[in-house]
Amino acid sequence: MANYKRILVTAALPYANGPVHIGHLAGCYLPADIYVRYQRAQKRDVKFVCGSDEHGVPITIRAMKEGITPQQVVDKYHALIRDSFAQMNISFDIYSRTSNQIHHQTASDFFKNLYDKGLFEEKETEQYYDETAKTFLADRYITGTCPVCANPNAYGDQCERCGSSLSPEQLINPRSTLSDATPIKKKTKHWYFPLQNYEPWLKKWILEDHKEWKNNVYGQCKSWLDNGLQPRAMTRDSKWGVKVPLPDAEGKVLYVWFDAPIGYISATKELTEQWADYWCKEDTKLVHFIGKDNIVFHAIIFPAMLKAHGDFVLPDNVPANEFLNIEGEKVSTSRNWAVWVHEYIKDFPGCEDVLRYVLCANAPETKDNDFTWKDFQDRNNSELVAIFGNFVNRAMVLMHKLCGGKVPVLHPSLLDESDKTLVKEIELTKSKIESGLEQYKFRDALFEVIDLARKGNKYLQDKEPWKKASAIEKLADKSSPEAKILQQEIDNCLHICLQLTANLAIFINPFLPDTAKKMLHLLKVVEKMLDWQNAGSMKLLSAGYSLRAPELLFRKIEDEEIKLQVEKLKNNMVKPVSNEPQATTKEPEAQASNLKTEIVFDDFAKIDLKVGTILSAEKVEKADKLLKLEVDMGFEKRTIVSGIALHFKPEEIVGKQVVVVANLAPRKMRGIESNGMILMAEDKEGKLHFVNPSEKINEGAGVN
Ligand code: B3M
Ligand code: ZN
Repeated sequence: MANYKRILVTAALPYANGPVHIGHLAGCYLPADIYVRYQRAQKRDVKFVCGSDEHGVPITIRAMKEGITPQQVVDKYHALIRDSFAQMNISFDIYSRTSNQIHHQTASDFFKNLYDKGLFEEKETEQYYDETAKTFLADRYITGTCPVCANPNAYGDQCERCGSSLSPEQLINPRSTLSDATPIKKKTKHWYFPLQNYEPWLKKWILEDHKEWKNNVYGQCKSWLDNGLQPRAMTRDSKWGVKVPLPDAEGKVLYVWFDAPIGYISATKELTEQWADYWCKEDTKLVHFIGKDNIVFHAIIFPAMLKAHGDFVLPDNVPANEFLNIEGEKVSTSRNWAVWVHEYIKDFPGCEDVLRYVLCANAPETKDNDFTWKDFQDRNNSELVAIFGNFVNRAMVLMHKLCGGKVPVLHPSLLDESDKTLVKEIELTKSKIESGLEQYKFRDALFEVIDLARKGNKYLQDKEPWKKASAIEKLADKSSPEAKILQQEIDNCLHICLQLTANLAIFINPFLPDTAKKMLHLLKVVEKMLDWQNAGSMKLLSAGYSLRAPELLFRKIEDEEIKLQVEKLKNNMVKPVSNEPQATTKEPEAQASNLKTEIVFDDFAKIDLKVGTILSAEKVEKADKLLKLEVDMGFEKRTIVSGIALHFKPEEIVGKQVVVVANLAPRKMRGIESNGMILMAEDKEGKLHFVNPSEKINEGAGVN
């Protein structure tokens, strides 16, 4: 640390195409915030920058799905994300956005710099093109079967099942995400960054000079470097993004992974006129906090770009976390299997620190981890409430009861071994937290804080100052030397407990800033006390100083609240139930194994099932789950409204045969009368499949 004059911390720029969930927080924003708060408390020169990533395919696809412009998409989600972070006390010095003019200029200049040095390879190649949508298909615009793991829905840039990084050419049976059409090949020109030229340098810089990087990061880098790097196109055919600053580049923009990391530079520029100190001076420590899916971009590609540019510092570290699963399942934004931060804030007002605590204590630092609501409750009730909050509360209550509401005087001559041991523990904890935080081991560091509070509880329990107080009560002469000594022992015990409380406020501050503030209030001290240099001191509170009445730091979280959250998660999951717009409440596994109650044949015979063919399909306005279908039933044509819009695009199901519950009473949905229901099978992943005859048959055929 000593070699650095300033620290620049970045956290991955979230795509402004949806709200942030707790996996995002645990992945990089919370650890980055803890790190920065600690560095600020150390009085180091630190800046914390972030912002919304507003370019790239995820944004344009979202815009298309919602039928709005990309700008409308990013405006909506930028505001939502920014506010969620602010409410969770993620203390960015700036939260910017890549649609800002300053960013377009900075990214454009960066590209031009490399271009002018002749560092790009200009190549005309044949790329997949969707003739219906009239666009080239790169990245997520194209899906197909993964050549590595056979996942049928791998993207043109990555397979989300096995994590392989892919190019569209590698996909088996490629399809357009936009129209599901099989793409054709068409010529287009792009600018490639020859990553392979940086391979020898990267090998030394990462594999030899940065052996201290986290295992997951180092390991991923090593495997990329061992496999050999390839030239990578840094431009795309698109209208949305930073325009390629060249005369012959109409309709081309910078690849989002070229412009997004430059967003860190643009945000710093926007933040301070001294931005160049943070980006260009060798004595800056640059740290990129990210999630594991961003490793190659931050540890290999962006550093190679920075190196090629030449004016900028390189990251000192790229701490990446793994993924946080929810209740044993991978987070899926499309299935709505996620805990959204803005919803948590609404459901648990004033409990932002509890979420910060749980996400840090259970952070996926070395492997994927699981968030469960039960664990959330347990950690709150048995750690925050029963250990940390309990210690602080007992110290305050006993001080009011046994020491007249004032910080008692310390009597050094009466200090015994257990007093001295606890005082030593405070100092030891300080250095353990420091080394944890400096090494990005946030869980360990937080554990030390709680462990110190646990030791405080044990100390109080062993000392039993209340027993000494009743012993005094029993003495005939309350001013006898014996009574005096007993009172002095009580004073020592509580003096130490209160100094420990003040230290706990300093220690907890980077992790749980609201809690630290509440403690300052109880102790009637100013924020300055939280400076890290004060940690370990036993002189934080002066004797005779009167403190406020105790207030609880944390409240218990009840079973009922947890039950509600678990239900909410399951109910809100996008569940494909053919005609029903609302999802059922059962889990997929439960649906597979739990049969409904037995029925007799006559019950079954009442249902009239018939084969039909879908003639047309269209989206129902303002109902993102519904499709309006025209179905040929042989004997008539029917309108059926079906809750399958999140699973199939209208154009991909036209012509498909379906089994229809033909005698279901008509029902109005969004003003449209639905006459019947189509049957769908739902697999374990919650994906829908058509239930239909194995080959085409006449419409109106009965299904018995
Ligand atoms: N927006 C990807 C992501 O959210 C991307 C990060 C950019 S960091 C420069 O995973
Ligand atoms: Zn795969």
